[in-house]
Amino acid sequence: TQALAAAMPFNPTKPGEHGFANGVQPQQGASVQPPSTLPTASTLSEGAMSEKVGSQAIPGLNATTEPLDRVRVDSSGRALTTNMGVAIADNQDSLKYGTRGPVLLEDFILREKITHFDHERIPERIVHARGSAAHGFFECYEPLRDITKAAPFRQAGKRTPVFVRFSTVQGERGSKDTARDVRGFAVKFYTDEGNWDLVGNNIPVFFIQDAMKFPDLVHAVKPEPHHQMPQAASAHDTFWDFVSLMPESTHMLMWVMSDRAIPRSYATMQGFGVHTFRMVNEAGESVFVKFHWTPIAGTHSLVWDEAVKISGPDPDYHRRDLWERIEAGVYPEYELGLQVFTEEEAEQFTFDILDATKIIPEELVPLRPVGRLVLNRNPDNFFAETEQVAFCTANIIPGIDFSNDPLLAGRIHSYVDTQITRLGGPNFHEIPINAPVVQVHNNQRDGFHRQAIPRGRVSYEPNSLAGGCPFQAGAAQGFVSVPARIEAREEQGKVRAKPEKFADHYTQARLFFESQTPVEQDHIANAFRFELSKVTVPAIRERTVAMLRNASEELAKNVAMGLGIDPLPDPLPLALENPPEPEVAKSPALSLLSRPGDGSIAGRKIALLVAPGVEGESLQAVQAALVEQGAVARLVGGRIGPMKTASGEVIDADASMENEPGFLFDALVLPDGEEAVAALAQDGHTVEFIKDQFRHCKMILVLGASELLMAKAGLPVTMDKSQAQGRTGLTFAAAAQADAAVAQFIADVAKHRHFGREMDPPLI
Ligand code: HDD
Repeated sequence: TQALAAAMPFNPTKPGEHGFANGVQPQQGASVQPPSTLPTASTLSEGAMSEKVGSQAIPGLNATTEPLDRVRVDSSGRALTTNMGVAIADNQDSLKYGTRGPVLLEDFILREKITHFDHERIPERIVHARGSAAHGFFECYEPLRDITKAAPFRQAGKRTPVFVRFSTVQGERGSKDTARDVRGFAVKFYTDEGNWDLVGNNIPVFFIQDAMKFPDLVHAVKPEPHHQMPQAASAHDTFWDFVSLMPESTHMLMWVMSDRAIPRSYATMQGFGVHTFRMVNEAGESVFVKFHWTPIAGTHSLVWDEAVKISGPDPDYHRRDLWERIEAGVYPEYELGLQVFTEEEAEQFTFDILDATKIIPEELVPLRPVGRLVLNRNPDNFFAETEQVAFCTANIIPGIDFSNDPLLAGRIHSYVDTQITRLGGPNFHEIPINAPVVQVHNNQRDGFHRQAIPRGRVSYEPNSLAGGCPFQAGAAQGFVSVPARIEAREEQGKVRAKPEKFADHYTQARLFFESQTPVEQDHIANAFRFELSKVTVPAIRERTVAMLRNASEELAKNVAMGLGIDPLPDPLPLALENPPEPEVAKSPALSLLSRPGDGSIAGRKIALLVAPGVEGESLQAVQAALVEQGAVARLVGGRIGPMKTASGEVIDADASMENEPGFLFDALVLPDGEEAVAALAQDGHTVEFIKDQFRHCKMILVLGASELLMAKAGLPVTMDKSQAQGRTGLTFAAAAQADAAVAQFIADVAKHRHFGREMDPPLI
C-alpha cells in the first residue's frame, strides 16, 4: 500500500517542498527528513547568506508564482540574520554582563526579536475572520466577446491566475470550520488588465437588502456583547431577535438552515456572486449577469450531528481537507456559469434584480457555462497570503460593471475602508498577495509602509515636466462606467425607500423550501428547531414561527411541534398583500442532491479498521482499489503503528480510533479475521465508530467476520442481511468476494450518503 500511496499524484507545482528536488510524496505516517545533501550551517559560503531564494515555478501553470518570487524567502541552508541582514551568532542567550549578571540594554538582537514578536498579530476581519485559501487558475472555455471585453474571457483556453479564500462569517479567526454558517467564496483574478475580485458566498442570496442594515445584522449574529458567547454559532437570542424582525431575511434563513451551511468540503460547495452585475462588450453594450461556481465533485454536505462532533477533534476540518486535496493532486475544481439577461427582460421579472434577497431561478434564465476554476497550489505562508489578502467588491476591470443593488453599493465602500485599519494604512494594495500582476502607475504617494519608490519630481496630472506621464488611457483602453439609465422618478427626488418589489419577502422563501427533497426539508426543519431551541426568549421563537407561516405552513408546523409551540401563532403581517404569481413554483436546481457531481470518490476519506490478526489480503485489496480511485484510505487501529495480519504480514495503522474518530471519515470498511474482530469488539471505540458512521448515513463495507461488530453496535440491519444488501448503503461480503463488493461500495461512496437510513430522533 505504501507503494500505491507513493504512486499517488503529488502536487507538481511544489517540487521544492520539504527540501526534495523531485517532489516525492512523503510516506504515509513518516515525518519528512531533510536529505543529507542539503547544505548545513557549516557548509555555507558567506555569499549565499543574504540571498533570497525563490521557489521553482512551473511555467504556464500559475502566473502568480512568478511575481511572488520577488518576495519568497526559502531559508533552507541559510544562517539566521537580524532584519538588517546581520548574521546572528547565538540565538539562545541574551547578552549579559557575566553569566549571572544583568541583561544589557544594548542587546539589539534580543530587542529586535521581542519587539517584532510583540506586534505579530493584526486585527482580524470583522466578518469572515476564519478562512483558508489556495492559488489556482481560471480557464475560459470560449471567447465571450459578444457580452464582455473582460480580460479573462477573451480567448478559449486563456488562463488567469487566481487566489481564492473560503471562510465562515460569524466565528473568530481560530474558531471551528464546521459551524452552521454561510461560507465566503472570494476569488481574486490577477488579470492582465488589473485585479478583479468576485467576493461571493456559497449562498446566492443575503439576509438584508440594503447595506444600511449590515452593521445591525453583524452585531446581532456575532457573539453577544456582554459575555462574548456563543462562538461560531447563530443559535442565540440576538440573531433570531433581529432576523425575526426583518422579514426580508426569510429567504436567506431557509438557505442557512439547509445543509448548505454545513458543507462537507470547500471542494463540494457552490459559490455565487450574489448581486446582479453587468458585463460590457467592446461596443459598450451591457447585459446583466449573475455568477455561479458549481463544484465538479458535486454538492455534498455534512449532517448536523456530524458537524458538531467534528468540531471537537478537528476544528480545522475544512482547512485540512482543502490543504490535503491540493497536496494530493486532487484539485478542487468548479465550473463558472453565467445567467445572462437584458435590462428589458429584468423589467418583466416578478422580482427585482437589484434585490439581493432574490435569486433568478435557473429555469427562468439558464446557466451558460463559460470556464473552470482549478485550485492547484497551497499558499506558502498563511499570514503573508491568506491573512493579508484583501478582497474588495470595488475591484473590477474593463468589461465588468456594477448594478444599482443598494447592498452592493455599501460593499463597494466597506472593503477598502476596513482594510485600511486591518492592514495598517492605505498601501495594502502593495502587499504581494494583493498586488496586480500588471504594473501600477499613478500619482498616489506616501502613507504608512510604502513599498514602491516612484522616481522623479512629478506626482500630479496633467504635467509637462514628465512628458504628461502617466497619462489617461482614454475610453478605448481605460475603464469606462456603463452610462446606465437612472430610473429614479423625478417626483421622488432623494428618498430613503425601497422599490415596491423588494416588499415580497416570502415567495422565494417558499420556492426554495418547496424545491427541496423531503430529506432536505427535514434537515431544514431540524435546523430551525435546534437554533430556536437555543433561544431563551419564547416570544422570539414564536415570532420566527409566525414568520415561517408566510413561507411554508408545513415547515412552520414542524418547527412549532419541535419547540412545543401550540397553537401556532398568527402569521406575521405581509408587507405586500398580493405579490405577483412567480414565474417558477419549483426549481429542482435548488436542491443540493440535484448535483451529485462527477461520480468520483477522489479526496474522500475512508477508514479501514484493523487489529492484530486481521485478514490482510482482502483488506489490502480493498485499500488498493480505493486508493486507485483517488480516495484517502487509512488503516485505523486501536492504536497506531505496525501490527501482524493473520498470515503474519506486517501492516501499519497510521491512525487510531482515538485520534481519528469515526465521524471524521466519509465511509467505513470493517475487516475479516476472527482474532482482529474479537479484539475490535473489546474496544468501546469500535462501537462508537460504527454507530456514528451508521447514524450519519455513511456507506459501510462489512467483510466476513465483521458482521459480529455490526451486531455489537446494535444495528438492526444485520438481522436481515438480504433486506439490507444494496438498500441501505451497507454491503456485506465474504472476504473472498471483496473484489466484487468493493465496486458496489465505491459506487455507494460516490453517492455520499444513504439518507433512506436516517431517522429523527436517531434510532442508533
Ligand atoms: Fe462582506 C468580508 C462576502 C455583504 C462588508 N464579505 C467578506 C468576505 C466575503 C464577503 C466572502 C471575506 C473576504 C475574504 O476572504 O477576505 N459580503 C459578502 C457577500 C455579501 C456581503 C457575498 C452580500 C452579498 N459585506 C457585505 C456588506 C458589507 C460587507 C453589505 C458592508 C456594507 N465584508 C465586509 C467587510 C469585510 C467583508 C467588513 C470584512 C473583512 C473584509 O471585508 O475584508 O468589509
